[in-house]
Amino acid sequence: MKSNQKGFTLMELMIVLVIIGILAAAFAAVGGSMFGKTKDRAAQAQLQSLAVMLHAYRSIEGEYPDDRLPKGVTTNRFNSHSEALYLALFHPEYSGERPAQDWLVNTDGDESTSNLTVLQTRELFEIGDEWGNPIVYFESLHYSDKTGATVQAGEDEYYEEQQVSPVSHERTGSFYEPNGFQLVSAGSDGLFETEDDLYSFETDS
Ligand SMILES: [Ca+2]
Ligand SMILES: [Ca+2]
Repeated sequence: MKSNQKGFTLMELMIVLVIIGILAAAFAAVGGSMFGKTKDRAAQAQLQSLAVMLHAYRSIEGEYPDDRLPKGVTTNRFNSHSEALYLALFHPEYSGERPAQDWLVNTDGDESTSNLTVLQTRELFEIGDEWGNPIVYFESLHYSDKTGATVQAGEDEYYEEQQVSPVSHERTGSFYEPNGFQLVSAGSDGLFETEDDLYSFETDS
C-alpha cells in the first residue's frame, strides 16, 4: 500500500513536469512570435518615417532624391540605390530632416574617394532596416530600368548578392507608387522578394 502510494505520487509529479514543459514551450512560442512582430512593427514604422522624410525632401528640393549615385562616384555594383539615398539625405547642403545615424549600415563595406556628406567619414553607407540590411529605394522615374538593384543582404550579417526589382501589382503588372517612390525592406529573413518583405506603401496581396 505504501509503495503504491509512492508510485502514484511520482506519476503525479511527472504529469506536473510534463504540463510545466508544455506551458514553457507554449510561452516560448508565443513570446518568440510577439518579439518577431514587435520588430516587424518597428521596421514598418521606420519605413513610414523614412517616407515622410522623402516627402519633405521633395518639398525642399523640388523632387525626390535620385536613386542613382551622383556622377563621379564610382564604387562596386552593390547597394547603389540605398547609397544614393544616403548621399542625398546626408548631403552637406540639405537642410531637411535626416535619418538617425544608428540606422546606417555598410553591408558591402565600400568607401567614396572623397567625403560627400556631413559625416566625417568616406564610408558609403546605406540606410539599414531593423535587421541591418539595406532598405532599397526606387524612384519612380527609373522603375522601368531593367537592371533593378543589386544588394548585399542576408540573415545575421551573412550577406549574399541579391537582385531586387520595384514591386508591381500581381494582377496588372503596373508598379506601385507610379509617381513617387518605393522603399523595400527584406524583412526578418534577410531575403528580398519573399512573403515577409515590408514596403513603404500598401499592397493588395
Ligand atoms: Ca555601401
Ligand atoms: Ca523577405
